[in-house]
Amino acid sequence: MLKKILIANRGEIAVRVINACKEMSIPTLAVYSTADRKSLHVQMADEAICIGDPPPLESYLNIDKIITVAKERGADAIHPGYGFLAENGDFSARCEQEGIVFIGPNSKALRLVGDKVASRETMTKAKIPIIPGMMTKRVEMKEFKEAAEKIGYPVMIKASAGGGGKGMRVIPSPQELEKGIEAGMREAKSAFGDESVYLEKYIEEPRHVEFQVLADNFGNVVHLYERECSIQRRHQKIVEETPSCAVDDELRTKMGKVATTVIKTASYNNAGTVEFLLDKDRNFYFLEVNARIQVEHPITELVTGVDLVKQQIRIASGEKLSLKQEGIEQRGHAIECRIYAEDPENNFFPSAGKILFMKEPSGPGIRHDCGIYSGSEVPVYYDPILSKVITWAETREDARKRMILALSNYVVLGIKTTIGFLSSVMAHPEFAAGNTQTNFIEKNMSDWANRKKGRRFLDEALIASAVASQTKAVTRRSAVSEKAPGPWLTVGKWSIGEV
Ligand code: MV4
Repeated sequence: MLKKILIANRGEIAVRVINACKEMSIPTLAVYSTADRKSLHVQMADEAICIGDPPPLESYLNIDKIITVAKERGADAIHPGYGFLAENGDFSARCEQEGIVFIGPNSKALRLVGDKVASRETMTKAKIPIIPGMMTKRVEMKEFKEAAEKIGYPVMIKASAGGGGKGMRVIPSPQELEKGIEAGMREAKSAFGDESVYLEKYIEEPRHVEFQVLADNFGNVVHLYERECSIQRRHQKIVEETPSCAVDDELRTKMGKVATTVIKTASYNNAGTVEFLLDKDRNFYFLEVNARIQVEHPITELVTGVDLVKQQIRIASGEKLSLKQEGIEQRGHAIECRIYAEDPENNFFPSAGKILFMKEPSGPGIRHDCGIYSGSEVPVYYDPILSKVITWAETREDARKRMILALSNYVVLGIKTTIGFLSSVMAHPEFAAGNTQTNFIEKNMSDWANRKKGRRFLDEALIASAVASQTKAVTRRSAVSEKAPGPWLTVGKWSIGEV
C-alpha cells in the first residue's frame, strides 16, 4: 500500500481525496497557494505545504515544485484530482521518471486519449462507433470543403487538442465554412497551443451520456454504468444524474460493452470516463475519454456502492480489481447539483469573497461534498465550484424531491451562489419529466433572472449577523414545495430562533 499521498489540488475534490485516504489510514500531504492558507483541504490534511503564489502556474500547475515537495516530504504517490494537472501527460510521465506513483492512467494512454483525432482513428480500427467526420488534421481549405460536402451540412468544427466544448462551432452551410475554420483554428491555437481542427457531422439536440470505468494494471476492466450530464451551461455541467432517462437496459448493456472496449483499446488504467453523444434516434457515438476522477463521480458511488477514489488508490498501488462486472448493480437513482460561487442573476458572473455563514444540507440520502466552511474565503483565481449536493433515493422522483429539500435547507451567505437557480431547475416540469436534452438551460431557464425581478431581497450582511448570532435552530417554515426557492429568497421565509 502507498505510504503517503500528496494531493495536488484544492477545494472539494482535495477534501474528498483526503477523506478516502483517512479511511484507508494513508497519511496525506496537502499543497496550497498563498490564497488558500486557510482553506478546508489545508486544515484536513495531516501535513500541508505552501507551494507558491495564487496564479495556478505558480502553484497548482507548478510541476517542479510539486515533485520537489513530494520528494522532500516522502510522499510516494500523487493524486491530481480533476482539472489542474490531472490530464497532463508531461506530469504523469515526470512522476513515472521520478518513481512517484501518479494516481491516474499511464502517460501513454493519457496522451492517446488527449489527442481527439488520434483516438478517433484508434477507435475506428476497434470498430467503436464514432461521429462521422474527418480522420486527419492539418489539411488545406480545399480538403475541409470536400470533407464537409461528404459529411453533409450542418457540420461541426472541433479542435484536435480540444474537448469540453472549447474551440467548437457549428457550420450550417458551405458559405460559413471558410470563416469558421479560420476562427476555429485561431481559437484552438490560443486555447491549446495547437491550431489543428477537424470536422464532424453535427448532431442536433444530443444527450451527453458517459460511462464510468475502472481498469487495473493487469488488463481487467469493469464499467459502473452511465451518468447523464446533459444539463450544462456553456459546456459547464451543472446537474448530473444516474441512471439516464434516455437509456434502457438493452442500450445500457451495449454502451457498457463499447465503453469497456474503448478502455482496453487505449491500454488505459485506473479510473476513467467514456463519453458518448446520444442522438434522438438513440444512436450513440464515442466522443472522448476523460482521464481523471470526475466532478460528478459521487452519483455513481451512491447508485453502485463503490468508492471510486478508494478504488483509484488501490489500483495505483498495484492491487488487482476485486470487482467483477456481474457483481456491479445500479440501485435507485442519484442526482448531483453543482454549487458554484456565481451570480445567476448577473449572467453567472463569478462571486468571490468571504463566506459569512453557511448551513449545510443533511439528512437521509443527502450527501454534501464540500470545500468551504463558515468564515472561509473564496479566491478569484480558481474554478468557482464550492460544493456538490448529491441525493439518492429509490426512484428519480424521490431523488428530485429530496434535492429540492436539500437545496432549500442549504444556506450560504456573503457571496452569490447557484443554489436558488438549481432549485428552479429541479422544480421545472421539463426536468421532472426527464426532458434533459443539452439545450435545457437555454430553452427553459433563460427567463429565470427576469422571473426573479421585483422580488424582495434582504440585506445579506444583516441576515448573516442575525443568523450567526443565534444559538437556536434555524428552520424553514413551510414544507417542501415544488416552488421552493433557493436560500436568497428562502431567507425571507426563515424563522430564526423559536419557530
Ligand atoms: C458535438 C455536438 C454536436 N455534434 N459534436 C460539447 C462538449 C464536447 N465534449 C462535445 N460537445 C458536443 N459535441 C457533434 N458532432 C454537441 C455538443 C454539445 C454538447 C454535448 C454534450 C452536452 C452538452 C452539449 C452542449 C452543447 C454542445
